[in-house]
Amino acid sequence: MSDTILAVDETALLDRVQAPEGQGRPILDAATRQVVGRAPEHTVHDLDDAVARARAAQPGWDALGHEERSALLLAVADRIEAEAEPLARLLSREQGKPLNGPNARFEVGACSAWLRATAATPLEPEVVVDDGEVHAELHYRALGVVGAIGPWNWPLMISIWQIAPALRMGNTVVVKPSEYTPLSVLALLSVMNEVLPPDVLLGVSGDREVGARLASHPDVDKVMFTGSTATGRRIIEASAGNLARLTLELGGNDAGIVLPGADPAAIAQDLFWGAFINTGQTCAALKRLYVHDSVYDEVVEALAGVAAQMPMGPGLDESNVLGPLQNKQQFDIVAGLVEDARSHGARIVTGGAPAEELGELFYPITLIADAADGQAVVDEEQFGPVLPVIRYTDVDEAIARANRLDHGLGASVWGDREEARRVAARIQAGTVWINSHGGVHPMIPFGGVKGSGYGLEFGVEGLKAVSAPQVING
Ligand code: TXE
Repeated sequence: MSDTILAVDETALLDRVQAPEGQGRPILDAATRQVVGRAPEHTVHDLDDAVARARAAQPGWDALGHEERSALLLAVADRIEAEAEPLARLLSREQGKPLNGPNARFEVGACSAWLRATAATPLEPEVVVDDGEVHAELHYRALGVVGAIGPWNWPLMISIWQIAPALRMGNTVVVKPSEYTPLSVLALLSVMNEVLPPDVLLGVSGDREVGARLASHPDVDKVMFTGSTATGRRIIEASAGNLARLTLELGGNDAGIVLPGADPAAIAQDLFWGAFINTGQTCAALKRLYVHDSVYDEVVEALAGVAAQMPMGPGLDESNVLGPLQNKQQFDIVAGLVEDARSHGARIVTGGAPAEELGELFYPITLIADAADGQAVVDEEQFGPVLPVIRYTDVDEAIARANRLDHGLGASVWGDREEARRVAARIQAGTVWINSHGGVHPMIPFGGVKGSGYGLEFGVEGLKAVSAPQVING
């Protein structure tokens, strides 16, 4: 009974945003491969129109002031909460992630939580010099129009990460969702726009060309991007033309180091979710695990034990906590990396071949033991349910291995806390977690180094990143 009601609600939400019958691009359910809905195919002209509208609306939005904007963001959070179940179901079907576990319901909940935290975070002017002769203050003003370009792995949450601070600081926002997951993002924007004034938040559902236009648009002041390093480079090139400020979150190949003395049974569950949250399709997931020889076999065994208990299948089935790969491109990358590892003598502990019985895009949790640096499955971002586990004997050597790639989003160290903190200080990554991996918090700055991009999101630093600093001197 309740299922029927929820299905109706989700359809109503979908109908608000999808293209009319006979138009648009079909979006397939990642698990069943049935059509979820029709993505509107907006053009570069539509994008130009959206930017013009956002530009026109920006002074009015800015003039509302922090208090009123924050109140509106809180009201938006409440609206999202009221629509949480249909949003989660649409997200689950389009993206593939299950309703349960740290997945679709969790993601929608995070959207409201992030909005509330952002609304509650003050960014006060700073007095930088006050010596009797000079009084100088640093204020933070709105930039103007922010372009938000998103990926398909956490489409709602990452959109909110981009939108919430930008709106809070008085900017208006044009969102270009990934072409793989436009419907859930457009549905989220539609819910938010029940509360927000017109043209403060606009969505344009288009392809890479539309994304490229948003990044290079002369009337866009800031681009927030989460996606691949290759696209990040193109956005940097585009910014030479419009001088847009950039925040670039370009994925990672996060290393974990398990120190001698770590307790395999105690850390196995957190290691598992660190690596396999969202079926591994997470920017700051654990993607290569270096384990000290003294605990290596026990860690591999404990991880395999946890993996065996985690049900995978279609997201709308309440029992599942792992889903399919979101798209065929990513499925092929994952399958190819496992085959390559196998051909190089790595030991497949669990998984290792497509789970065809579950559906076209399902790939089981795959632990690869005796993997080695230099193998593609270690050196390249898998972005899927695969974890290579590498043996080491010397901690200095493990640190050097963790640092040898051009990524630097996250990392983790497992074992004695004090020892782990000393190791963490030597790792080249924007965040190093101790005895956990990948947890984010709306008040803790998040961002990468090296090929993982630049710029910080979340908290006060995140607000500064969508602001124009202005000095008032005198
Ligand atoms: O990313 P793209 P894709 C990694 C993951 C994956 C790979 C490719 O390894 O295999 O990236 O994924 C828009 N100017 N991550 O193809 O191409 C595009 O339309 C402006 C890591 O999804 O970077 C989409 O909205 N925008 C990542 C967005 O950029 C452009 C999460 C991302 O697309 C553009 C997802 C251009 N020239 C994948 N070209 C993470 N950091 O978490 C495309 N776009």
